Amino acid sequence: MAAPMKRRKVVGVIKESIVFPIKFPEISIFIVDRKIQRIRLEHLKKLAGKNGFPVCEKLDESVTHIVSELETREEVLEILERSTDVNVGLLLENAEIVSMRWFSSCMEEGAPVEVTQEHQLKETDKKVTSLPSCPAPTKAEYQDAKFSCQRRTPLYHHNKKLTDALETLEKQADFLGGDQNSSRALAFRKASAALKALPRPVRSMREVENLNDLKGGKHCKRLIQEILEEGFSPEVEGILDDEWFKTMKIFTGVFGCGAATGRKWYDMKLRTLDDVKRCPRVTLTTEQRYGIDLYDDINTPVSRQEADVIQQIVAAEAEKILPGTTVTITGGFSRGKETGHDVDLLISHPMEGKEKGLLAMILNSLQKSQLLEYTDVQNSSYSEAAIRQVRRNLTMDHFERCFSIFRLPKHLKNGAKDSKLRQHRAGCKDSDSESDEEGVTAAEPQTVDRAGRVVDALGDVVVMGMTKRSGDDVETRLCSSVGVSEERGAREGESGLQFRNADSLAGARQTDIKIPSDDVTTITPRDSEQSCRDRDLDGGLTRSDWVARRVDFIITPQSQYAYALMGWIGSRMFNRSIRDYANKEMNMTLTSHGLFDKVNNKFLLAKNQKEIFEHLKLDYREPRDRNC
Ligand code: 8GT
Ligand code: MN
Repeated sequence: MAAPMKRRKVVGVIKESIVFPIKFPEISIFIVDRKIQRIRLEHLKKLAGKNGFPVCEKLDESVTHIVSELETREEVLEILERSTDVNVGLLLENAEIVSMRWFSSCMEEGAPVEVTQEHQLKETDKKVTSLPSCPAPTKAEYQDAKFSCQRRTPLYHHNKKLTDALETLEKQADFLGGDQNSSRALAFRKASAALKALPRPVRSMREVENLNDLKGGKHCKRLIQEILEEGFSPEVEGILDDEWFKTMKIFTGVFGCGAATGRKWYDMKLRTLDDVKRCPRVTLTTEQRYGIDLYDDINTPVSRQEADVIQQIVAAEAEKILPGTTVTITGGFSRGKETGHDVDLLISHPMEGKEKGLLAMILNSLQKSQLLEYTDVQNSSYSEAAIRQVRRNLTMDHFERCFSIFRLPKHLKNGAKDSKLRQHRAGCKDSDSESDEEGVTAAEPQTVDRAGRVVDALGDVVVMGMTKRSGDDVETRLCSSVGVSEERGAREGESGLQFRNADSLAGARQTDIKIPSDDVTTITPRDSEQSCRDRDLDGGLTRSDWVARRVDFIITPQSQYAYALMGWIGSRMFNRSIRDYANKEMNMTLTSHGLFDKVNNKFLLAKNQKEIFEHLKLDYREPRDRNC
């Protein structure tokens, strides 16, 4: 339990003129409002008051219990540090950070319960805690730059309440669809991006009304004003509570169902997934069938740990097939997010051209291990013409890829202990495949060590699919780990290259990007018939053994790797902004495949992301600062 408080501010909960008597003056609860709707927050405070628990409206040293709905202690600390002038270190001498579970137990008991392990928030895993703690950008650094790629946009920022509200409006506009709403959605997103880059919480309209991305936005301004004055926006609360919006959220959570289909189902008077399943007028696509069947799994956020396990499994398979293959986690995880809606894996090989045919082999091998529930493979549609004439800001690129539903074995969900991975692989091994279970080879399962490095079963450091003895003095980490890209950027240009094929890279530097001539997009037949489920009958993985997670595999040739990496790191808004910048300020076309200089009529090569920024005459932005 927390030490007794030093000063006691006797606060009962006063609501609608009711003052509840305080039964437990030794306790003082502060509820962190993040992730809790205003109405619920009020309800919780009232409940505490009714039960005789003092609740503090303001965080101060009298607080003994900081209750939060957030998942990790670090998230809470981040928020506290930003939202209070009180020294958080001092505060924690008296107070404990506890989960809502503690709060509920107290309310159930009608008395304070002791804080046990189950009430404590999880510690973020090593890699994430070692993230730079995202110091607030200084005013000078912010500069209200015209393009959001020109400013630092950290994941944890000062104006979440405002940006959440703006993003609800953005989502609503996206759901509504059509050109006009799509422009509205972009305006909300731009306003939100502008606020995310501000060096401190907005306290008055004066601080925002002249921001570049807010100047014309009456709606955005009205919303911000409302929240600043009232603490919430009735419009946003209304949207969140609206049946149409709630139903659209459910429907668009179905893999393969976009806003248009969602609207169609709603207009057919369908309101639940059961309604959709039962409706004879609805013909579901294969994707949607999987999407509905596996709805709960797919809508459970993927944790960083799960993403790491999946990466390790894929990297191990890839290494067996083609040593040296690199498998990198990109997307939100590489920008520091602790959860994501999917895992984006960028796959390449140091030797240009070796990546051809790799995807099919990797998928085949995963399929044999019963790890794929659904696959939708798209061939490369890359051509020079396609990327030269690319419409500005087009998200879709032309890489060979597979959108999949991955079966993550439950016993591996909480981290890949080598023995577990080994067991899984042994259990699913092809009877005729070569066994390397005894000897440690490059294909051995890998885990991430305490320093955030990828290590194999013997503790040897593995570099993106390649094994290096830890005695060697090369310090490396998973390039998907957050906060390492600066090092990685440097390594890519220097020591990192020693792991790639020097010839192929030297070649790549001297020549322009080689463009394959085929520009055919083929979508392979959906393999529902070949679904791994069928194999369940053969005594392999059964449905209760795994959880479904969305995994995207993207294959890139090495010459396009840096561009692909930057594109897939995102965020979407960052890409939009940097592509817009390239076009308007540099007269260049930037895509996930390359950078085309329209003035000099040539593609500009880059062996790492820093070089892309240099070509664009932009200051380098770390992935963790691309969260616009
Ligand atoms: P998440 O954490 O919810 O998964 O969010 P995310 O990881 O940031 O978004 P994502 O939808 O998984 O996409 C990852 C990034 O890849 C985005 O920034 C997106 O702009 C970028 N991207 C490309 N090319 C393509 C493409 O062809 N399709 C898709 N869906 N995304 C692409 O660079
Ligand atoms: Mn993603």
